[in-house]
Amino acid sequence: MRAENLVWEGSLMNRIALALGVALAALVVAAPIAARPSAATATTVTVSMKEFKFTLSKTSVKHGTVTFKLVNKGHIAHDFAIAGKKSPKIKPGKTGKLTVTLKKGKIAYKCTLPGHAAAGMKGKLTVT
Ligand SMILES: [Cu+2]
Repeated sequence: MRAENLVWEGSLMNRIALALGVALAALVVAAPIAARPSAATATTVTVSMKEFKFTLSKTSVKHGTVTFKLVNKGHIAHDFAIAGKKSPKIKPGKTGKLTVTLKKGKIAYKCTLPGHAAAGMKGKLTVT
């Protein structure tokens, strides 16, 4: 084998090694992106309403988007207010929905109908 051939073969091997290296590097870079979980999962809390008490299906939720599914099991209308947002009035036997974005903390909620919060329709939700 002539020296020229050795040089040429050597450079070809280098190029293959380089190409493999680039491909591997691309995989290493791409892997964490693929492994990253998709957007935060939405949380749903069922809120049972009656005179004069709220019962929440969860007392603690993760921060982010939280949907409150409102179920009025009482005999008069109620609403649900949290983090500056308020649901429409929910009539007895009816359901409603309120979606809010919550930050970490102890977040107060209440019914805004006159006298209802004072009578017991209020509480705090732990947001982690
Ligand atoms: Cu109420």
